[in-house]
Amino acid sequence: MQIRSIELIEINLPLVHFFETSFGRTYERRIILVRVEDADGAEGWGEITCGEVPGYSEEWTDSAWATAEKVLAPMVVGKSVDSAAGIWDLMLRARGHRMAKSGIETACWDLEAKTLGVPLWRHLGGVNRTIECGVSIGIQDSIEQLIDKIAVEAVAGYRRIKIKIAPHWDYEVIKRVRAAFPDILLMGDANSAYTLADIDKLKSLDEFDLMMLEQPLAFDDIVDHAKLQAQIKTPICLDEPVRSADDARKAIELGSGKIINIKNGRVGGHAQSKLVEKICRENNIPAWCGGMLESGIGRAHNIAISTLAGYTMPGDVSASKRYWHEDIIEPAVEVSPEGTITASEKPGIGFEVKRDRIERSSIRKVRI
Ligand code: OSB
Ligand code: MG
Repeated sequence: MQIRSIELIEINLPLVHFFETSFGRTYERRIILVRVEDADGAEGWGEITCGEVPGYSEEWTDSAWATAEKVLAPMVVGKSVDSAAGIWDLMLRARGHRMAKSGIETACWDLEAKTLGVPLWRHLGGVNRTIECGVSIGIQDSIEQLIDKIAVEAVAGYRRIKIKIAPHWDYEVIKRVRAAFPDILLMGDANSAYTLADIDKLKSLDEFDLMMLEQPLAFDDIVDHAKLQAQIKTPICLDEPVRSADDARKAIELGSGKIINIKNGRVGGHAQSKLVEKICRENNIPAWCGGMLESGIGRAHNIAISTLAGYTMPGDVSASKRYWHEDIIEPAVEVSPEGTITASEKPGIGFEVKRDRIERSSIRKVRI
């Protein structure tokens, strides 16, 4: 495979509903799309999934744009590799910036699968064509609003509900939610809003039979999480600090958590996700696919990777209409009444990219 050019396109897309986490509220996404082209003019699409501010990780739209344009794309354009799995190695001399790398790398996987005429999910080694879906619901203005939103998603069929939590939005909120929905699979995601000083509060959440507690402690920590896990019953799920297969191995060895959320962007693309998935599978650690409020392109990549055997729990992979009035792919991602998505048998990501929709929302472009 030889990449002849890489195009970066920033699009701005307003969310249907704001999304609030412990690090802030987002109304509009600034998304960087990546379009790669080979010498024959075949194309592949990827998405850089960083946020608008360095709140989830240090990467954000402007840092990812500069890094992709000035550093990463020049490492890839014009180079020959045996397969998309080798794209990661071309970018090895650049440390970090895994979301920027992932945008480029996943686009190359789409291109390769299209060239071979196979669906991306099969090309990645997927085995479960139908995946289980959950939703992630942000912090709301009131508990009533949150309960209304959960009711909508539960009726839609989603297999598990994740709510964002923070010190001002935890015990009382979960208590009310549990009372309203005694039987749903429920979990909380703190996005690093606590420290070990909050141990009593975190212990008190054990009474709600949460499926898991995602990333309670620091974004870069796996040591304190091990101390916390030893003292609470609720399984801890790690998100932010697991950036590689080695991180996953170390966290498992330390007992920092019992479940791992795998995000293509956070780990650096499909090849890295596959390595993390393998570590999880070999150690009987359940894994699931996380989300970053992706447009249809990132969402399609999430569907594809979720079909791998190690992704054993419902992911944050949900319908386009929860995020966008009009998605940038066709058809939009839909979830069945059973709370599942069935991956397409079409080549590559399996969705048409709506160029006109992208043009209408594009802010800047560059071709390397
Ligand atoms: O921690 O999983 C997270 C969104 C942005 C940044 C971090 C996270 C999230 C989500 C949303 O939880 C998942 C989604 O619906 O895409
Ligand atoms: Mg998370």
